[in-house]
Amino acid sequence: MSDGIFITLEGIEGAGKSTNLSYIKDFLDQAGREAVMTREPGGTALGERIRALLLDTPGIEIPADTEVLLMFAARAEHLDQIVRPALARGKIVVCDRFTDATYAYQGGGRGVPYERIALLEEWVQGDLRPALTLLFDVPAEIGLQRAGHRSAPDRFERENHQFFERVRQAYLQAAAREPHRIRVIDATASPEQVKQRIRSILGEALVA
Ligand code: Z5A
Repeated sequence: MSDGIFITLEGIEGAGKSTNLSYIKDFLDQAGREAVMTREPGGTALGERIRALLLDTPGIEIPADTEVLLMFAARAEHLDQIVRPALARGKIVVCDRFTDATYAYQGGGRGVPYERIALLEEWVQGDLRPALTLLFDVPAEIGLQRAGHRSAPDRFERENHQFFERVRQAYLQAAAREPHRIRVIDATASPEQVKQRIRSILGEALVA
């Protein structure tokens, strides 16, 4: 059997996932573990095309149910081509966003019933779930302020403060339900303090 570990990164817009990706990769390299870094939606050629549709389709509305289905279409492809094969080879897979994002954004943010998302989760993933999820937590106000320095907001980035606060609360509720898997990182702390917390959580996961 494989000893691969599936790790996911979550958080609202501007919480600091991308900032810490290369740090996580370096940490795992130094621990002698080969890591595959990937993201959702995306990670495959088709997945990246679906991502482009989801992030920007000027002049076209994407209904919430369609959004969920597109997320899982990209996910099915990504699991099949990247995640499952890498785990089977004993790699650590670090994925920037996964199904917790669907529950938080499409469920918490857009109001799609969780039961519908759970049906697709079961279909597409079977019993595959992340072993560990790092939830970078910041209030919406701070996340949006940080992300606001960038140009040309995408479909999600154009959502308002209330939307991101609903998404954040959905993430925090998920963490309260699954505290062993979803580890909350106070991402309002300094970059060095955030890294220190990442080191401590990953260190524990590698010896577990
Ligand atoms: N989505 C979905 O709806 N449903 C799903 O199932 C999935 C995804 C899988 C794209 O995701 C969109 O897909 C996402 C939800 C949706 N849209 N949103 N929002 P993405 O992960 O590719 O895009 P993102 O959320 O927009 O990522 P991001 O904005 O890049 O966020 P981030 O990676 O967490 O932030 P960052 O770029 O690392 O940091 C932002 C700024 O803050 C940057 O200038 C940093 O230098 C600064 N920063 C970071 N950490 C700190 C600290 N500790 N102190 C001070 N400043 C900091």
